[in-house]
Amino acid sequence: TEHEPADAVRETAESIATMEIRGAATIASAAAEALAVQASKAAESGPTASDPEAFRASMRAAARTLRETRPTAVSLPNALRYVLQRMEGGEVDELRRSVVDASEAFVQQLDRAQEDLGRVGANRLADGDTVMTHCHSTDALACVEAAVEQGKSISAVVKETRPRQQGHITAERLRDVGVPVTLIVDSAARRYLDEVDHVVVGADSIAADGGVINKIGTSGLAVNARERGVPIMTAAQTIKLHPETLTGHTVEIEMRDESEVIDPEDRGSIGDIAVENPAFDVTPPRYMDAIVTEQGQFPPESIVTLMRELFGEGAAEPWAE
Ligand code: RUB
Repeated sequence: TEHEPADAVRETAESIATMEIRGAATIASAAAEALAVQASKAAESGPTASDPEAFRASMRAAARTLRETRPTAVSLPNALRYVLQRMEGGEVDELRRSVVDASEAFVQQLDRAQEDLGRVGANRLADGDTVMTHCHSTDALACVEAAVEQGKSISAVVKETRPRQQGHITAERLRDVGVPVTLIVDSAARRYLDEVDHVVVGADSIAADGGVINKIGTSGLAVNARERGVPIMTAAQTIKLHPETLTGHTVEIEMRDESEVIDPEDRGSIGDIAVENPAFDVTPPRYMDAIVTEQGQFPPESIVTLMRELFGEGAAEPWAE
């Protein structure tokens, strides 16, 4: 149709779906940037270049294409909402300008929030601490990096994070900032908790009850950390707060393909079994010590207050047809 999103939007959507672009914050900024590209393309030629309503429709279509890629990280719809809510103007050129500006402002705020959050989280880490990580979270890394910048000496035990081994990315990043890293398989986590002072994880979504939705295995790690008496924090910018949970909706957990768990070549010899591959799980608030945001740190149970402040007016879906 005339509102088909530009190739750049489809490429970004494809990269998010295949996890070439991954991690909640990175997905959010890529989506905001794709909307800016769409705005420029739509203003260039075709009916969207002359008809403001056609332009708006093409932006909503682009947002829907991006929205449909992965269901769990709320930073994605939050990013789309941020940009589309700021789309305004009577002429296509004004509309274009407003989208491009909003996209840039969003990405800048995201970077700033991560820096601020890093400083808040770093205060929970002491000189000489060893942290345990799960998956690859840029928000969690920001806390460790800020601690290192403050002159604290930090070591890390990094869980590899099956099935996609995002722990390897975390290991590289930490090594790059001079943090000594020990990489372990996920099932070794409890054994190594005795050598750890703090568990630091990220989040894809935070629910109104303080539940933390993050990479599969986070909840088991949290329960084990509590049993071992090791504090655990989640580093999550406010873009990870899930507005719909304020009205009692739950967060959809993405189920990914079985080929990530078992090599299709080995599938045949194993035969008739079920394989399931949930990408995320929910850590109940009672197993999490703190949610660290750019607006300060909170016990999970009180995050709802911040959410009411931020989403007081409710969350519309500006990409609806
Ligand atoms: C990534 C993941 C990360 C959060 C937070 O999952 O669970 O912990 O997204 O990341 P996936 P960030 O690899 O399946 O996308 O702090 O960078 O937003």
